[in-house]
Amino acid sequence: MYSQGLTDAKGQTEPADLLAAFQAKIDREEKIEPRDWMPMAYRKTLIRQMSQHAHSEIVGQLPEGNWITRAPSLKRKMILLAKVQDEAGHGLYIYSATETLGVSRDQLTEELLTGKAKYSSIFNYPTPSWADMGAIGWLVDGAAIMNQVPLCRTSYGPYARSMVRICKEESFHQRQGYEIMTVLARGTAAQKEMAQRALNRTWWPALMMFGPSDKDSKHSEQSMKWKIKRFSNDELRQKFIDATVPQAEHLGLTIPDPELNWNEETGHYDHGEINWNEFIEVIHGNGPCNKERIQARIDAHDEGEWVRAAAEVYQQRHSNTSKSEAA
Ligand code: FAQ
Repeated sequence: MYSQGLTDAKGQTEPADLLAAFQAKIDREEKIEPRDWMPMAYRKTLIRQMSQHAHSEIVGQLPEGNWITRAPSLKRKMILLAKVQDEAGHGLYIYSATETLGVSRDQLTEELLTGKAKYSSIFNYPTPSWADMGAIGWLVDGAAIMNQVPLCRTSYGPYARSMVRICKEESFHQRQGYEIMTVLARGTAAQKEMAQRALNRTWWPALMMFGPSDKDSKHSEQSMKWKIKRFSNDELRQKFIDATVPQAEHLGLTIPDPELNWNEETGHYDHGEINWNEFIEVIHGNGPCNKERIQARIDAHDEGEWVRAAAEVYQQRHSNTSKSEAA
């Protein structure tokens, strides 16, 4: 029996039997692949989340890139350079995975540069000291791993597969950040103070990376049904807090939340309220560095124009040569 299902963005109805078969496939934990039928809304959700994710990796290079020339030693410089290059690679994998959904990289870039697309709020904060490199690796990559390990099992095959290598690299990033914090926390009083200040700056924005609280998250319910997301925003945030508090204690640093308290009954840390007004301001373009970050991306895009043009000419010549050789 052929019954009516959901209506897609073009006003066309998606057949209920296809929708049911699609959901059944997800429930059986089978991956959805690019050529498989999928509801328009599933495709749209993935393009939104994956492109935001890719943009975050790319914009996320900027706060750390700021310190490459000022790293305190050659070794630190090499490590930071490698990390920032890894982030560029992550962006590329995820852009490529997004392209399998039928959207071009140019279109996604255009949306970022014109402010239509979002990227993670965390990258709109300044990094005034070397200790921020430690705090970013430890907390930002730490939060990213907490969110991305479950994405290795996300229902869309290309996204899940891209996450496997990304998570391995993020795990190295997290350790290098924690190591920077360890050296500073065990150093002079001034170095420890620098580490504490960086923790103070990064803690709350890192918690905001997980997105709005569950009651305000508009996409979570459907994304969890489709197994794009495996845990809710609040669940992942809580896991992150529970894992990170003992790490801060080990460093002898204080998490800037006077309400943070171990709760014997729940087996989790209770924590203070996140400043959601600040989060909303930042994701709507009004954070401390939003304008600077987008301008840096626009400048990089403009400066890279000749590379794209040269690559296109090379490709054309190459395909002409291949055609004449085949003839
Ligand atoms: N920032 O309904 P929900 C990294 C938006 S990678 C900005 O809960 P959803 C590596 C959300 O898009 C970091 N916007 O949304 C690295 C939606 O807006 P829309 C990036 C945010 O998608 C480390 C609205 O709020 N990671 O750090 C944020 O179900 C160091 C409603 O929210 C990923 O992208 C935010 N924090 O859940 C790189 C992971 N949170 O589109 C360099 C993949 C929410 O309706 C250096 N993404 N919004 O206009 C996800 O897991 C999800 O998309 C969430 C949000 C959990 C971020």
